[in-house]
Amino acid sequence: MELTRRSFIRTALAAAAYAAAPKGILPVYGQGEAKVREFSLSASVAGIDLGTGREFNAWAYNGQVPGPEIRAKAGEIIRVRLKNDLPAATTIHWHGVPVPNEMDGVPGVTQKAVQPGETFLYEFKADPPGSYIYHSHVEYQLDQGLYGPLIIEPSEEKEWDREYTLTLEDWVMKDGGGVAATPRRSTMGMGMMHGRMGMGRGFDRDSGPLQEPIYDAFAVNGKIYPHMEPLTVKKGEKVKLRLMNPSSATIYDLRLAGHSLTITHADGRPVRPLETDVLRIGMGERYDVTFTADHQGHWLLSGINAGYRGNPAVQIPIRYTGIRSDSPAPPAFRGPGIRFAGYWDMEALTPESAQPRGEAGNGKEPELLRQTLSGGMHSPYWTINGQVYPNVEPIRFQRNDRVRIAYWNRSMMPHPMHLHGHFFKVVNDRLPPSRWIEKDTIIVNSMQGLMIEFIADNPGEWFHHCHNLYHLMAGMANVVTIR
Ligand SMILES: [Cu+2]
Repeated sequence: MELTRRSFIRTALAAAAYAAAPKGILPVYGQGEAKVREFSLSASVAGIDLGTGREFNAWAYNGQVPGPEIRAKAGEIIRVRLKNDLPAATTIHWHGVPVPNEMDGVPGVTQKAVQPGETFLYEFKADPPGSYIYHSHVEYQLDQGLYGPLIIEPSEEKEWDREYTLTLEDWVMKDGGGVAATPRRSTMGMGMMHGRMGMGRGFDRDSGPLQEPIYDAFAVNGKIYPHMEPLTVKKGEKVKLRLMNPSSATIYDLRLAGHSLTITHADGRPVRPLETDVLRIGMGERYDVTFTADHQGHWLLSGINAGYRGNPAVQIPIRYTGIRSDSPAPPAFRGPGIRFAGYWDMEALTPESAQPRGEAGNGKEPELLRQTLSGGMHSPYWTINGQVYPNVEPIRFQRNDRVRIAYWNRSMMPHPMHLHGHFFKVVNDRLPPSRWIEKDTIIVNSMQGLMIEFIADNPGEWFHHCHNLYHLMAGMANVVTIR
């Protein structure tokens, strides 16, 4: 067999993958049928410009923010070679994709962090179709620019004419991004509160978690309005927007001027088409929406910061071809009759193939796990059941157990909770189970209780945490082990 340079590289890559891949996830090469899509991502410090002309050093994939779009068709194999050119260790997490545990990218839980100069080969099946986010799961790197969109296209014909992916980003335009000039939350006095005055950790001013930054810019696809080209649509087209929120600490209420939006997917999972005016999107959440371009003009899609009502945050213009206007019309967020889509307004539209398998639930009643979310007031830490990661009790389930998690948020902040490796159903006993939508990230509002349910069918150690990066880094995480 003649070994061309190309096939040599392929073989070398495959060998590297073999070496990098832990036991149990190698059948890919034996399958032969599935097409492999290969991507290379280099994580490095890179000068970026969000359109304002003011350059600063972010941490970026391939020198750009967001990182390049990774796109594959359902059923294909996605293979990503990560080269770490950062001055710190890193990983990549494939947010929302139920990957094999060894590919999940959580340092100290599913893999050793990739050290500076090292490479790591990630490989997983592109399944199921949907809109996802990839991002670093090390320290504060998500808020320094290490994220990008990941799209798995359905195998069926597209039912839309034009498609845009929009990542909504909160920024601190200083070297280092979100962590620049952000002080640590003091742990002074903590010991006193707990009667441990003078005892070891907890007193060092430098050991506390970072405070949530005050963001000075909000970008869409790495550009701040108005320093961006308008999206183009043609009259009569059906336009699909893949809305993704990789922001570290900002929840947006989104509205498109001049049009209503039809939600078709929540976190990549299909829902019965639901028309709305305003859509709330938390950190880590994704919504696919469509709109019909039936209102000629130049319009703004705006997202106001849901935590500070009224302040416009992300903005992007959408202009019909042939329209010359330079000033897009903004949407209104106040007024009578504005429709707001909540989780309970949506209804699952799950294909038969995605239904749980026969043995699901192990023939038992669901296991109930109570998770009380707390912190923030007099403490630099955020907690689940009073515990600060990594000092948390292990949570264990048997494979195929039916699990319910009952969240109770007794803090003053919303927490977008994310479970790795699984989709869950959002349980509402006032609604028939057929209406329970599937998600992988859900906002638990202040003083709210919420229940989710899932089949623990993906074995491994799965990170479970708040997707406010500053809450995660202040302890709001634990690990669900499925054996
Ligand atoms: Cu939180």
